[in-house]
Amino acid sequence: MQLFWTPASPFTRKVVVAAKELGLWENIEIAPTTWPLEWGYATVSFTAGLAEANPVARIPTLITDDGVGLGCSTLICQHLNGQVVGGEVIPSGAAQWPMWSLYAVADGLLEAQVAMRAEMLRPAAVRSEDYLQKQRDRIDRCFDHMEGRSEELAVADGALPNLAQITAGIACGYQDWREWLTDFRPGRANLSSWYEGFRLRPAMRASEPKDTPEV
Ligand SMILES: N[C@@H](CCC(=O)N[C@@H](CS)C(=O)NCC(=O)O)C(=O)O
Repeated sequence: MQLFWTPASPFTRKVVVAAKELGLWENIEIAPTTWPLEWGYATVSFTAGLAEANPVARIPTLITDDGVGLGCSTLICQHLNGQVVGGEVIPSGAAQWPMWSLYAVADGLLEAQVAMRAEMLRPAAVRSEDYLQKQRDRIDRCFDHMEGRSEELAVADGALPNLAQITAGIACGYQDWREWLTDFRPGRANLSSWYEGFRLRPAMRASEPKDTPEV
């Protein structure tokens, strides 16, 4: 498998954490991507092979061992989970639906964070404060929701974290990393104390975000 990757992308981090938790990381060849800062609002030159594997030209994109291009972190995690007998990152049966429900909130939070990042890359004179505030409001609602469901964030003894828990942890980590995002902790004691433990998992520590190379 080949993964188009950068250390800054929270969607890519989701795949990295899931692969490490499932014990599949060594089976993945990393294809580092570079992104001129204009990526937020303009078409840029893509890293060789990315747009061919996935015309949406976003990361993460995985080329499977069968040569299939998967250009979406959720699909990639499903593909990885399916390679492990009894893969636990995505539960089966009825238990999957509460997980997917919480996952969609955490993933929507990531989308809002990345939308803000793209807007922040625009020249200040044309940046829309209304658009940024809309994303901040969505981020606040999603963190509040996660606070209310913090019992579901606890990783069961001896189990792997599920994809909702992984995505929630990455959303907290991205919020801490970008200086223009506010602290998610005030008023959210349960989420805060959960994250203090979750962020120490080896897969989370090994994938802490760093700036993407521009060239
Ligand atoms: N829903 C997609 C979102 C992927 C995404 O937005 N990736 C960002 C990086 S975090 C990207 O590649 N942006 C480049 C662009 O939009 O041109 C997923 O889950 O994989």
